[in-house]
Amino acid sequence: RLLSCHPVLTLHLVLALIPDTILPAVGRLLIEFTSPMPLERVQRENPGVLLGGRYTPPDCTPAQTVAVIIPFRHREHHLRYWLHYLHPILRRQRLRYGIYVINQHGEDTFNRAKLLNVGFLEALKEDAAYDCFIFSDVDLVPMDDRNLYRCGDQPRHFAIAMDKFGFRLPYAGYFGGVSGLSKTQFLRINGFPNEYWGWGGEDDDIFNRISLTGMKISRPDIRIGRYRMIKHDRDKHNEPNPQRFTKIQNTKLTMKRDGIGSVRYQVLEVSRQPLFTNITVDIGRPP
Ligand code: UD2
Ligand code: MN
Repeated sequence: RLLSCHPVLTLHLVLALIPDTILPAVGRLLIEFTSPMPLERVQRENPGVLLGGRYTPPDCTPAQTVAVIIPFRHREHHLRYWLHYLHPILRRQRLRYGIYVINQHGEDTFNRAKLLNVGFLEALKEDAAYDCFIFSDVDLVPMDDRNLYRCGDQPRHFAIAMDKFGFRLPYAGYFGGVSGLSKTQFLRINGFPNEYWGWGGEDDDIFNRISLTGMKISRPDIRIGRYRMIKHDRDKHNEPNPQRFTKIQNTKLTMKRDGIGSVRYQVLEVSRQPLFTNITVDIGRPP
């Protein structure tokens, strides 16, 4: 426990000391979504993960405590793949972490960014030690475990090379998929917008908030920030938001009043599952 969890140090030590044959997978991973993933299997394969999806490395002291926040509704089969792939990766990365699935109650229009705001506040209520927040779509799995799920001195964009975009960044200001901000960085931008109902635009608004506060996005190497997205159709009640193009022109005006400081919601249930904490929340509906 005296050793701090420096990834580079640990990886190199491991590489130097352990023969290749028993080395845990490090680097490129084989990711596929063919047969459905039973939760019992994921549970069996991750005995070190504690109730609520909490984990602490047994042999070193991590510098950060990471809350992973997943916006969610009706994607149970995606969540099972996500848990199956991500728990072992996060354990190998020597993280102290917790997994929070923020489940939008009801069938009104989906609101990804508002759910992420709820996740930030509710994770902190669970454990005030969280100082790094990773926001991940439920359908995105990294293809390389050197893509470290931690925070740095600038907001981090992890999902930069997705299969669905031909393993390239679709545009320079893209910040969707998986991103990470320290508590301080998140509060500096007043969190995320609450007023993007339906699909699209909220990630660009977050990018604008970061630029407008003088921060810069940090990204992994393009060969490492690779992701697979589980193929899916557009969900019901998450139609493209027609207001998104005008809204992202106005971030400078809206970010002061719309954000973590103004989010209103009602928690309906907190349930600690073996591999994650589920928080079901009523976030209202578009005006
Ligand atoms: C893109 C971005 C995503 C976000 C979105 C626009 C990628 C890989 N991701 O996702 O970050 O900016 O566009 O809003 O480009 N969800 C549910 N249930 C629903 C609807 C959404 O759980 O009914 C969650 C789930 O975590 C999902 C995420 O919201 O992964 C984004 O929705 P999507 O996967 O339908 O949108 P997509 O793939 O175009
Ligand atoms: Mn998706």
